[in-house]
Amino acid sequence: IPASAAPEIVKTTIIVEKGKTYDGKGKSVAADPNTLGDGSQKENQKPIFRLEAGATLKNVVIEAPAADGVHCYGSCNIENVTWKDVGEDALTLKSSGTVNITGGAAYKAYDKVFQMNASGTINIKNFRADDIGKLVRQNGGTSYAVNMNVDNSNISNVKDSILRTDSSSTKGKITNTRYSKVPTLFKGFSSGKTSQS
Ligand code: DGU
Ligand code: CA
Ligand code: CA
Ligand code: CA
Repeated sequence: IPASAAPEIVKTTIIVEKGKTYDGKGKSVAADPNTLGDGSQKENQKPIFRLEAGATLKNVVIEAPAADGVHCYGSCNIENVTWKDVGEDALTLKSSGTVNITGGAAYKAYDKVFQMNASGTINIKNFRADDIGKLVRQNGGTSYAVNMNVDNSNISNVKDSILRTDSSSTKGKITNTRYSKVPTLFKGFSSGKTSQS
């Protein structure tokens, strides 16, 4: 394993246009705390990456400070992206779509990792998460439907729950996943809306 280089400091949000792919080829990035945000729990920080509908982000390591992480405006694909120290949160769905997270990891999320601020689906596969509050949170008090799916992942040291919603129409499914120190898998779901195997 090569010694990791100092992260590239991102001063203005990197935009990945509709349908395009940003391949970091393993590089590390971090936010400029003066322009994007310091990665604390303060709201309204800016993202390091903004993905437009159908965009892909892959092979990137996001280091501290991570500000507001990644914003997806519609469907997005996230492949082999590691958040070494999640900022305010790691990724937010800002308008309806499907978020596919494949591989990668998230560490040190004081509260949320994936924040769903619009209806849609999140598919998390082959993911590692450790020292987090929640893995997926549908924006508090909202009633739109979100499908949350976690497969073949490894999740440890969770303060609150893996999947959390306040919506009676949201569904959660967890398959083939290992846990250690996880108090609750599903929080706030209506009966019959969750499954685990
Ligand atoms: O309702 O919308 O925490 O996207 C309050 C706000 C809050 C969001 C969310 C986020 O829920 O800012 O980070
Ligand atoms: Ca927040
Ligand atoms: Ca953190
Ligand atoms: Ca946020």
